[in-house]
Formats: sequence, structure tokens, C-alpha cells
Amino acid sequence: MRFVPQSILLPGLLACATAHAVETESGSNSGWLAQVPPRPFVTNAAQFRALSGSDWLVGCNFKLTGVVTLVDTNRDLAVVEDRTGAVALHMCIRDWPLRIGQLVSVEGTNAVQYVPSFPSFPHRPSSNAILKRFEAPADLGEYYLTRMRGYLCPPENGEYTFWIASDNSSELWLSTDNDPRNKRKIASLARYSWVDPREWSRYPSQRSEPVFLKAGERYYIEAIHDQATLAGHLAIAWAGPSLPQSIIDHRHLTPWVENAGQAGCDGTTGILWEYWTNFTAGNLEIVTWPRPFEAALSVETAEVKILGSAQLARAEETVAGQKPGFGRQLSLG
Ligand SMILES: [Ca+2]
Repeated sequence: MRFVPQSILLPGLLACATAHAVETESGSNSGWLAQVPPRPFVTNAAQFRALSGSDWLVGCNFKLTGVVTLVDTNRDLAVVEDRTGAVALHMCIRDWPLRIGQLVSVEGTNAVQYVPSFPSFPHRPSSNAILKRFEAPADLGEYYLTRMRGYLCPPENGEYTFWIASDNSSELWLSTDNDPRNKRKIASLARYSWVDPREWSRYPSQRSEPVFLKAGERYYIEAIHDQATLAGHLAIAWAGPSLPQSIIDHRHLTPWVENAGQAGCDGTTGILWEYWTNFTAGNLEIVTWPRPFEAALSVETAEVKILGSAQLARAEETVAGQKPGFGRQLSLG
């Protein structure tokens, strides 16, 4: 009997039921908590290329005005081109009657790298839940991806060691603070590897170096795991100054929320678990970060306004020195 937790939060992330929520750009701050820098906000296609790899760890919000030059309803992709370049946007395009040649304004939130072989990641998980401890539901089938993330609240100052155990491969990332942009990989299980449930010490890579953490601080923490066939599981343990090795439980975890300033340590309730079916890559590198912008983005929520029609540029209107397709003069009207 398989246990698949019901989705109990973030309904906007599921399927194509687009929520039109507008991201707040500044994090609220509860007193002593460190402010997390807001996401970048992009206003033209060229600016996507100017963002750093770490910027893409948190995604960006954007507002683009340009011409639709491609619509692919099978893959939920639309290409929008402005005077500075073109970008393919993976979003719920069936919500709008998009046609090639339209002049549109697109406002999007949490745009991150589109993974062509795995387009449901990260915004459309198959299921999600808040779990009481840092251990994923086991044996959910074949070829799926698990991500668990939230904020770690250490009970006292001191050095902590972490372990990861999984089947198949996995990675554990810990930030130096509450900002995902500062995360680093501290333990892992290599591609095609596996261990038994809660078997912490088969491979040296399963154990982190000691990390000094402060009580009262919140540290962004994330584990990612891929399952191929047969057994599938993931668990994270730690040990601290007066804490024996144990799976991290809800007393020290707050689930991931978009605005880290709202995640306090006084209401620790667990950790966000998400999983995606049909993950056949067997390679976590395609869904871990950072990596530079390529050509396409996956957008969490989008709002499209159709402003009219625009005439696409003819070849001779291409700006000298620019690659075809970029920097074309658009006839807006
Ligand atoms: Ca397996």
C-alpha cells in the first residue's frame, strides 16, 4: 500500500490552475531576523542573461512587453520577443488566446530555468505536504524526484554534523543564513548509488563536515533525491553539541515559505515535501543550481495582457551587428 500525502498547501503550484497572486518585492522583517534580499525584477529579455547563477537559485519576477513569435500549446510554451532579445516562457498559455504576432505584456513570478526533459519542475509538483520530520514517504513508485526544504532552527550554538541516506541518489544543501542563494552542498549520495533506509555511513559522502550554527538563527536547508526502481527513500539526520544523531524533526524545522522573513523559529511545524513523477534523468544536476540562463524559463504564475497586434520585423530591419532574432526592430501598433 503506497502512502501519498494529500496536497495541503500551495494550490497555485499544482496543475494549470494559475493563481494571479502578485509577489511582494520586499520581505517583511520580524525584528532581529535578517532581511533576505528580494528577487531580481526583470523588465526586458536581455536582463535575464545578466542575472548570476545565484540569482537563479531564487528565480526572478518580470514584466515584459513584446511580440509573440511562437506558441506551442502542447508544451505550454510561448516565445516573447522585445527589442533586446527573445525568451521562451513555460506557463499556462491555455489561459490566454495567444497568437503569433500579438503585442503582449506578460507579468510573471518566480521564473527559473526550464528543464525541457522535466517541464513540471519546479512549479507543478505531483503532490506536496508538510511533514513532521526530515524523512520522505518511502516507496512511492518508480522514477520520481523528491525535494524537501525549509528552515533549520538549531537549539543551541555549536558544531553540527549532518547525514543523508537515500535510494537512489541525493544531495543535501545548507545555507549560511536564511537565503537560498547562499546554500552549498554538504552531503550527497552519488548517481546510481543507494543505501538502506537510515543507513548513514556506507559512503563518506553521506556525512557533512562539522558546521557551526547559532541558536535562534534560521538556516535554509534543502534535500533533493531521485528514485529509479525498486526501493525509494530519503532521510536526513544531524547531531549537535548535546543532540545525539537523530532524524531532524519538526521542533527544529519550519517549512519553506517564499518570504523568509515570515518564517520564525517560534512556530516550527515541519518541512515542505514535494515530489514529481516521471523523473527519468537519474541525474540531479539538471535540477540543482546554479546555472546560467539559456533560452527558456518556467514561470510560476503569469498574467498576460494582449495589447494589440504588432508587425514582425523583416530581415532587412535587423539591427547591424546583432544576431538574427535579437535586437530586431519591432513595428508596434
Ligand atoms: Ca531505488
